Amino acid sequence: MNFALRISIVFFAWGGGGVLGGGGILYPRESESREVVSLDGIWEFRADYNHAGFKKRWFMGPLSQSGHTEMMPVPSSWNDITQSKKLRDHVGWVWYSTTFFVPKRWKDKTRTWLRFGSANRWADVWINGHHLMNHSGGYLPFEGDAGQYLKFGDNNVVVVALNNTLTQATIPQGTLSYPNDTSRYPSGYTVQSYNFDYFNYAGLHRPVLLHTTPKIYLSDLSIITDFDGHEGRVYYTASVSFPTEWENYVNFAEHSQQTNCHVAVLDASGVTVASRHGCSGLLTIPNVKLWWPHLSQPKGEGSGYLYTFQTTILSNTTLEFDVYRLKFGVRTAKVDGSQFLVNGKPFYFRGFGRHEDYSIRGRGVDPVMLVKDHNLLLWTGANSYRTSHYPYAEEILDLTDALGIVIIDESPAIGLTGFGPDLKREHISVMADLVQRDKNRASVLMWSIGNEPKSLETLAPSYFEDVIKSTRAFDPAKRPITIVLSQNFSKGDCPPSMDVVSINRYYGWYGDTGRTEVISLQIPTEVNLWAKTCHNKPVLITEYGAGTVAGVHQSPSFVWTEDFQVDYLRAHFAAFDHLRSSKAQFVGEMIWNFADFATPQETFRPWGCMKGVFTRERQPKAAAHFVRARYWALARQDNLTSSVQLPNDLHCFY
Ligand code: GCB
Repeated sequence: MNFALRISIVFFAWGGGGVLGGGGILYPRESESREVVSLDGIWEFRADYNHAGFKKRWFMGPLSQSGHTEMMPVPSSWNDITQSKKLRDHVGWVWYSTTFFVPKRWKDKTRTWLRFGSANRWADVWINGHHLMNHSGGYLPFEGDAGQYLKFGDNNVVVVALNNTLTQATIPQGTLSYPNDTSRYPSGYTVQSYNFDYFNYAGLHRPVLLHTTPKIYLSDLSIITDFDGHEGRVYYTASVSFPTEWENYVNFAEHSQQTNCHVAVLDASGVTVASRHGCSGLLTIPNVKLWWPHLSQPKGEGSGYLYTFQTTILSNTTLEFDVYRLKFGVRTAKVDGSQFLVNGKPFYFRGFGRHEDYSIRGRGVDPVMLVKDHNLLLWTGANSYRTSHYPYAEEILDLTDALGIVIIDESPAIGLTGFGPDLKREHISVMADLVQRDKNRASVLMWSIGNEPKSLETLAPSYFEDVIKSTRAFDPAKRPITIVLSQNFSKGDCPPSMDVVSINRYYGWYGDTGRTEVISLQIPTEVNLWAKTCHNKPVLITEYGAGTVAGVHQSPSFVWTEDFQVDYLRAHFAAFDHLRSSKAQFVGEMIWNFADFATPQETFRPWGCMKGVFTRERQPKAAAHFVRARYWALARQDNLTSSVQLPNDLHCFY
């Protein structure tokens, strides 16, 4: 295990006004030393159609003081909440504000952080009229130490200005055009276009939390797990931060050396199974219970078993500064030759591509939809999905960790083109933040650098080599890395550092439309070519699917009908079975898509992307039942310990 043991006492130099989105962005969890208050609810909102907000200093107070406001739920996208078409399609600035109370007891003993789970896509944040931070991104968390601007024991105002504009320098990329023919377009008309086919929802999509840490606190934690026989191994590094003021103390070094960590591993029932002192090192767990993917567990065991890693920051006189608890699973994930191994056993991905997409809420995280979606995933017998095409909410990964659903964690880099140095810098920085956020996640078993780049452009290969190498360096656990490719087969297309070849293919849909008979030939031909060129690396089909309008039938089947979707899947299943029996390096099938989702307005879709096996309301199309029968059958075939109990209503199929 190549893991640098280091004493991790670190110094953060941002007092107030700093923004933390890279190093150290632990999810806020309550403990003896930490409090978390949600600012979610109905905020004030105004679209800034005339670019007036900065000039008129809307950031100085609640928006209701500077004009008319709308009610806006947080978390949610703003696009589908009102009856205004202009707002739904707005490109540019929007403003949010809310007021919140901060208890007096937080004043001197703690740091008070304001944290956004995500804000799509550029955000400026003010507290009580003071600029606290800005952030570029859209799918990852950021936070700032708000202490110096807060009024303790009083009401406070937070104002956020968001801008959803995409350019060639943003990830994902977009293009702005300004048609200047005033006989055909109103003057000042702006058109945003982008090279991806999901609706570019924007807003405060994830929880906004106010949380406290002590002044001396755990700012980061990295855990790597392994096992040998029945013994689990947990290699860890904890980083401790000290108050900025201490920097000038003569005896700072002495003080910091007197700070220590106590770490303990608790099993699922809360019993301590390992513990030690030290801010980095190794803990061993006797009779370890491994984290298994859903339906891969040995007989008598469950999937998704989670331990708790409890870190306590102490002074040497045993005064307790901070306590933080993190759930984690003991498991390994690696590519060995042409196989993808989880806990040393070959793993076959049975899954979906998904979207964070729901009616009305857009991309806003919503516990109702989360639980429904994951219940449906379990119902289908799937064991995995890809967070296509951006990192999903942390609340979602809490579920996948606990359920044993394997995640391919994708960056927002979709359809990239150009591959210049600025874009590469931005891409590497997004990968750093993504790995930083998800590095301890049991369910995250592979990183996807991006989806469907223009990989045949001259600069693409060296660009991707650099992004892959950086990502590997960021991840202490060295998870496998993939890029999801769509361009035609070419020798240049296989970046040598990529661990798994992921391909999106739509035979019988975008090519040879309706001709399901070509699929059994075209899929194996394609997979074999990639496997050969990519030195027998594992090959995974990350997308294949057919647009299907729920309730529309025709026999013999015809495109867009439920009957066609079933026929299309049937042809693929036959091709996959052929590959599974003849090619060890074929490691999985993921249907596009789990559910129908919103897209920009397009003439080639009746409404949105309708390739879901569930409708957008999460009702099954005929294909959902068909997929379910297959996925449970595969689960039984692939789990040789016969621990897979078929659901009662599936028995008639076998
Ligand atoms: C793809 C993309 C996905 C689209 C899909 C489609 O290759 O990766 O984002 O939604 O095709 O339906 O066209």
